[in-house]
Amino acid sequence: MTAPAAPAAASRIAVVTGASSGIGAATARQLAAAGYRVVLTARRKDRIEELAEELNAAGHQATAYTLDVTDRAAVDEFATAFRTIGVLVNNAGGALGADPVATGDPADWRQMYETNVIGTLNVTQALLPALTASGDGTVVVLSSTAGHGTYEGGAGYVAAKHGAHVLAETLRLEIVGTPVRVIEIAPGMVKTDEFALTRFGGDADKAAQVYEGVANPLTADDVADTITWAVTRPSHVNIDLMLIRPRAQASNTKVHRDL
Ligand code: 8X3
Repeated sequence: MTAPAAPAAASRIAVVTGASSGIGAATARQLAAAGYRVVLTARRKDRIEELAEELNAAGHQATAYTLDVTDRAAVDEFATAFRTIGVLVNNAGGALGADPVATGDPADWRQMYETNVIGTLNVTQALLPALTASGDGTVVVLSSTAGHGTYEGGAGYVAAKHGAHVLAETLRLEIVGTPVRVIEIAPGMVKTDEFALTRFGGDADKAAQVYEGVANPLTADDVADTITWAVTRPSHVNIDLMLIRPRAQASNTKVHRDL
């Protein structure tokens, strides 16, 4: 018997959070190229509008919607625009600081929990009815290898990403039997324009040290490629979890550097 194919991507909507840069922007580009109508959300209006224009000019279908995923009222308002949605990619998030537990700033910890966990919760809760109504929905949670093991100086981010991982795993248990699958993508070292820079408060030297001597860290496109592959599998195939690292990274703490 032939496996049922995934419904055609054409005219299906894919919402991507944090689509203004890095993995989110790359994912929006690749999903658009795969035939999805992409809805780009992020706080930075100019960036997503520019990307939407670029995609539309290339013959794809894209819209920009300015959204802070931690603002529940705004997320609920956003969700009223959709009756059905095919795909939600929860990408918004990030790291703040790399301090030890003894001296880490509680404000950073709180903010990381807000963006990586509550932000994902807000958007997933608000769009779950539309994902279910589509008859074939996919929720993607971008966690991290930090959601699967710790490292010194990482606890605040590691704790938040463990939260994102638990959200994905629990949601999958709770909605089994509904037409929605939950995919967790957990990247390791990805070199993007902003991740490390944001983490170190704009300190470009510290940010550069993260990737120093690493031959080929993952790129945003590598991760977007994986996300796009996972969401375009036939509907009955649920890629529960993918951990992805560059070849030079054997674990969260074991990285080969040519120095
Ligand atoms: C990014 C991976 O190693 O910086 O999510 O925590 S790491």
